[in-house]
Amino acid sequence: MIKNEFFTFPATSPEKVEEIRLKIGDFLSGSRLEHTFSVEKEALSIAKYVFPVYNADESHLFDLRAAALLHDITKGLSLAEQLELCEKYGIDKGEFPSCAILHSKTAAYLSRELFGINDAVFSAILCHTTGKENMSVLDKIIFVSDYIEPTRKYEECKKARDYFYENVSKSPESAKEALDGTILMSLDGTIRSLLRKNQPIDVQTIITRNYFYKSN
Ligand code: DGI
Ligand code: FE
Ligand code: FE
Repeated sequence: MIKNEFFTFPATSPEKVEEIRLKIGDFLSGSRLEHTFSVEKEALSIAKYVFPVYNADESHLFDLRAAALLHDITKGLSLAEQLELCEKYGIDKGEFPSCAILHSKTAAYLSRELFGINDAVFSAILCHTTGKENMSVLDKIIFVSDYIEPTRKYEECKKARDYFYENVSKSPESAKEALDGTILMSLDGTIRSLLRKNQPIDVQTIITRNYFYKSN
């Protein structure tokens, strides 16, 4: 059993999650909304393996649900709107401002203002695109769910999904290694794809990639 270090805060209530579920359709639609519900389902599926190993109370499944439902809440906004929210919340817009990078940060702040999410949910939303060093279990589950949920059709996402479930089923102790290995695969896949498209890479993506490369 790994020490229960991330679950010392009060969990999101089931009522709050239902409130979020009712309102999220005002912000997202079509395939983006489908992706959101798929991330929620995937996060619960991952938690089935991971929560027992971390001795995590099941009430924290509602934190996962909240983070999954809200993680892309600002994904439909334009870059100008993202930048307005950065200004409003004092978010550093970074070296290469883009919706791809900024939506995770604006989503965390907007979700906190609209729904009063706890710090663990805030963190999982905030780092869901680039990851970070020392991610909590909740951060990791959301990060991995976002990449491997089955509406993503890329071959690299499918490979990461197979890798996670093959490894996590081996033994309960392998949950941490399976999560960390999948995060590394996901970051490698994202970096490769950004290079193919000649896109800038956020410095945090590189920092996180090297951190998981070393810890693997
Ligand atoms: O919002 P989603 O599409 O569900 O997933 P996400 O939040 O992981 O965002 C993925 C998008 O963000 C994808 O188009 C790749 C892009 N992205 C991820 N890391 C970086 C990045 N884009 C840039 N420019 N730099 C990065 O480091
Ligand atoms: Fe996202
Ligand atoms: Fe997403």
